[in-house]
Amino acid sequence: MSSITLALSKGRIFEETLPLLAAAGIVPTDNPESSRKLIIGTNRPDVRLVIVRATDTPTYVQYGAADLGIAGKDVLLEHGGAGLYQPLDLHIAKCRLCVAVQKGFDYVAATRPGGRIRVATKYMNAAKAHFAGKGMHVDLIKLYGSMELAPLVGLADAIVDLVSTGGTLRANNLEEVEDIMPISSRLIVNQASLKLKRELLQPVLDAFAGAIRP
Ligand code: PRT
Ligand code: MG
Repeated sequence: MSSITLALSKGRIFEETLPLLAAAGIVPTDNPESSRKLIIGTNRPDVRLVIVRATDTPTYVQYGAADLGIAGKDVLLEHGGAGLYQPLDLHIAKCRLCVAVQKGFDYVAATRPGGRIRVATKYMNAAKAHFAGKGMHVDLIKLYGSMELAPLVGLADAIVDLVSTGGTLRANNLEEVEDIMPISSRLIVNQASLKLKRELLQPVLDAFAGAIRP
């Protein structure tokens, strides 16, 4: 029997995907927050979930270890999207990618022609494209998390990071100085799976499409 594997990260993406799954008649049998299982069954014997790190979701789908996945646009920009269809913007896990600096740092002066700033980020591709688009030279420093710390300890002048409520920036005496782009999560599909398992996958895609609340 043919079956479907959906790759998800736990946390906000899992939580916000539950209503979409429900619309497709799919109910997980465990909660990844409380269970340590990495493979989670559903009420449907032909549908299972695999719980992966958010940044790894496109990789699982690209290589066909999962047929489907849900990943933030931020993650997809860094992955590059090879081997993936991205048929739906699910409008979940919304936030924005922005540039932030320590309060009082004169970003406008620092970014005038001839200026050069140091920018810490986990989003190297997106940051590179953003500053190149402005014709600016920046030194990018790759971090894997807690970007907000970098300007506070002199590692960088600015950060490129995701912001949703703005609470983390405020708590660390940082302020947003540039909005780069809105971010939401996309459904991603393995290209071979879409051809070989279309009968199984299409109804799930259609149900997700019908359940999107922009
Ligand atoms: O947490 P982990 O290191 O395992 O991985 P991850 O951070 O990549 O995963 P997760 O589950 O935290 O995020 C998954 C996806 O959710 C991301 O790829 C984004 O597309 C999306 N998303 C939506 C966010 C946020 N909102 C968000 N606010 N991802 C991260 N944040 C972080 C942000 O980096 C910052 O540190 O939350 C902090 C800011 O939040 P506010 O509300 O204080 O502004
Ligand atoms: Mg996180």
